Amino acid sequence: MKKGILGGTFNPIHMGHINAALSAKRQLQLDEVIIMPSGDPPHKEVKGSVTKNARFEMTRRAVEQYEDEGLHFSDFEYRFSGDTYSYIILGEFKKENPADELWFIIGEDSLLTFQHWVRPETIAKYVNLAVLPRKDEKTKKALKRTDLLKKAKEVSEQFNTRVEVIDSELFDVSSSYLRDELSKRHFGEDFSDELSADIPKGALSYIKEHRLYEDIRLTGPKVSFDYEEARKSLKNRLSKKRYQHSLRVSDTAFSLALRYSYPAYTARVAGLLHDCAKDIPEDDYFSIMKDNKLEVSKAEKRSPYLLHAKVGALIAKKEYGITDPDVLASIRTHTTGEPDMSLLQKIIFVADYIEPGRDKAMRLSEIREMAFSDIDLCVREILFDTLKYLESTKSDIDPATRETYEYYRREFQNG
Ligand code: DGI
Ligand code: FE
Ligand code: FE
Repeated sequence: MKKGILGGTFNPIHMGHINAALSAKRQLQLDEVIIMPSGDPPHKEVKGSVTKNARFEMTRRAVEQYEDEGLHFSDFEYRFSGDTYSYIILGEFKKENPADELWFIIGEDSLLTFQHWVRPETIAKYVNLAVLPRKDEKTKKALKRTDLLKKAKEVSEQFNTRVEVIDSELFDVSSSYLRDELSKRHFGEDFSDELSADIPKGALSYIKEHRLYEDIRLTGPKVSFDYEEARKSLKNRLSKKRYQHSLRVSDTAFSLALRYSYPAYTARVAGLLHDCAKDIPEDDYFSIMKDNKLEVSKAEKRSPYLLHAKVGALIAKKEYGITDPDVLASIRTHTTGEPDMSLLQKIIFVADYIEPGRDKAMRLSEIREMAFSDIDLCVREILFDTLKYLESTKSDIDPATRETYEYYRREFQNG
């Protein structure tokens, strides 16, 4: 088989990578191109606050869509720990694929510096090189095609391997431009339309869900928010028990956010505030709902404490200056949930249930484990147990709780 290998940090992966892989495949008549995200490369820092796991997952989801066109995702390099120099990775890959003709896809810039890579002669033993020209309008540095072909020939002769220049130009988009664009977008703003031409669908939805690339300094609420100040204010407005519960939910949300690559500070704030309306008189719930022209449902009339979630979101906005719609939604839905929740909504829903001070619910240790292994299944199971509990106590069940359970049962059937 003839296989192409396209490595990179894919931070983030974009249509330039996909087009490069498809062009190389077409021109060199490769059977497939393997997209292989790197671990953390030794010679260059990975920019942005995105973890190796997140780069891996986002790339996997992006490539999924191009399976039929012969692009395949591989965790081959990712699995290596320690030094991941190309000569080592390609050597190991060749060992596992001894009969294959391998083409290593590199950019024009990499061809120019190929001599200075670590052990280029070793690399050349394992693979041929497929070179993607730089787009020349933007950079004066791009070589003229004749010069590039000359350079390719030079490298080919020096290292005794085939070097082919790909006809199509690199798609005019760069990861650093996209990181920049993504870092300007915050707080659940929908950017899918603007960037959908540049970023493959699977990757874009993953970026959105996990709010990757948000400026780390701004991942809290937009209006300057002082965690310590809010903590003190909650200490005054909540009972001691409720206040301590809020701190534990905050910490638990923080841990879950780290686990699922969500901006951790944002989750910490949402956790802190989620029950901010808990200890106000029920009459106030109704008047606050009315002031905000919000309808009180039948279930809420019968069990007014349910309203602490919706009213909590209103108070978080008005009194604590929270503008982040994702934070507000996570407070609003923390008691009943809602179908198709955002990652933060799920984090808060789960954190509230599993925080270390809880000890009454059944199956807690199982549910705690699930929280860190599969958050969707965990949401489903929490709802299952909650409904069972509510039925056993003959409580009035909010249709939202049932709808949420039905949604997660339907969508997440395995496990
Ligand atoms: O505010 P917390 O006690 O920290 O936690 P929470 O806001 O999740 O509220 C938990 C309670 O809410 C728990 O006893 C179950 C109850 N609950 C959840 N869904 C429903 C519900 N109660 C009623 N009546 N109906 C529901 O649909
Ligand atoms: Fe609550
Ligand atoms: Fe709570």
